[in-house]
Amino acid sequence: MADPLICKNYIDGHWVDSASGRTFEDANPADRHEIVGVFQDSNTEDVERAVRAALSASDSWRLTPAPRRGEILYRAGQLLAARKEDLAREMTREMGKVLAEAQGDVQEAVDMTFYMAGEGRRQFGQTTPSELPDKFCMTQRAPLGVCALITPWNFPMAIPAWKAMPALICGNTVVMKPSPEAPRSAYNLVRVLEEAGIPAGVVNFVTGRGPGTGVALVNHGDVHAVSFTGSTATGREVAKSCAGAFKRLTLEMGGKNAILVMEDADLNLAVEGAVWGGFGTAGQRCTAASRLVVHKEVYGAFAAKFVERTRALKVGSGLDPGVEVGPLINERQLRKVEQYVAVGKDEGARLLCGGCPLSCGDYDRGWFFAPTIFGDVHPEMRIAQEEIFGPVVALIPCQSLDEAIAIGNSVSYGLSSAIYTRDVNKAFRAIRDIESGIFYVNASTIGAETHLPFGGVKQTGNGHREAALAALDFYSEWKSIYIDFSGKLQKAQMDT
Ligand code: UN1
Repeated sequence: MADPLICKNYIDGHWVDSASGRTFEDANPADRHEIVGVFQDSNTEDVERAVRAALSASDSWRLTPAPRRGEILYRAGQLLAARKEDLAREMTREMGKVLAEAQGDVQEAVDMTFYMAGEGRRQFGQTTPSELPDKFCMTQRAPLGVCALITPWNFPMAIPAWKAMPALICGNTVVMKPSPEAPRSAYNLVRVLEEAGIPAGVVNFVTGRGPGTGVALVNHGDVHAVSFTGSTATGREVAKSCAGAFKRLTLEMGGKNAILVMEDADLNLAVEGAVWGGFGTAGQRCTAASRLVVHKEVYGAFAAKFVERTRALKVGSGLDPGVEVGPLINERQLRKVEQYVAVGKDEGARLLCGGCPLSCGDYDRGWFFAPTIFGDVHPEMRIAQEEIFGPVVALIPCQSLDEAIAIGNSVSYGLSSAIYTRDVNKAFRAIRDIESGIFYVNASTIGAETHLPFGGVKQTGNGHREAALAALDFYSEWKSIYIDFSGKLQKAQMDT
């Protein structure tokens, strides 16, 4: 694949400049002087063109047999898999996560693409007896129309794939609008789909720096469904915009995920899980383990091991071998994390390690922050309640499983949680009583697989799930079909 620096919008099968001719730059967060791509700064006119293209392609795509749609996705999956290394390198350069994690992100896109390609031959409905003689009943899935896919920067290829692949296999056309912080990976995904033979207008791609592009897209009268992943504050605005037109909407928003570490846990395993969950992707995951609720009997030992392991983490450019934690996405995020550290100190939490940006030598070029642990955190402190989206973990002592669960549930979010214990009874009670959409036993809060539903309760989501078969339910409507072959008028509920 060639490697153009200027990345255009993709509308109706053509790579085009923004209507205004304006562009913006996507910089490497590990080296802010390096420009990874120049992208189109779109406005309402670009959105209008993209939605119009998606609408006109709707009928022919809807009428393309789903197994044929699946073949295109299958080819796209093969191309992604073959180019995984290059795609991952570009991802690390554009958003900072370490190369192994970027490879995982591309792999997640591959998995979702193959999975949904297979669903082209498996869009099963139900057949069921009628209450009347000589009458046949069945259901089938129908597409929604044009779907707007608004995606974040932290999983810049996986999440666009989570949304696009189920939408496409169900027969919808899409307009993708990636975060301006990391549009390159979504752009690469669209190029692969083009090469795989996706027809013109079925997939459209517009980038924009300000919120205007997304707002125009969400508000557009010909957009039938919106899928949004991002902050709870923006999600609330998206929900308001969709409410008036009763648009179908899926929201994946914030998290404040907890790992419960019980007194009988394998502490070394729990420490590994805490490090991976807390500092993987520099804590910039919706599923990050930002709270560790630790039983008082093992609190001291756990904290000591966790701090020791965290202090040894190598922070740097995600392309450098041996680096375990990359930079934050931008200066704004760095300042936000810095502010939360100040808040934690003011609230009386004990800073056990980290707590400041890293700025000497090579660190000067990027947005690096030392992996940070606060001890003796009270569950009601802001650092234990609010999503920080950075490498900051709060250690919260607890007295019992019941208290651990209560603390786990004491936040307004509910995406992922985990428990480390060797006691099956404790594990099952936590599985039952924790309020979250995803739960792990003896594993960290991150690492969701594509064939299980992904999403959260409370202010994390709005009741939908991504991935798995649940995604097909979002991107299609059920149609119930009754076929009367009695040759006479039969009235349900009245002819018995
Ligand atoms: C996200 O953080 O927005 O389970 C998605 C995980 C990944 C997906 C995270 N598979 O952490």
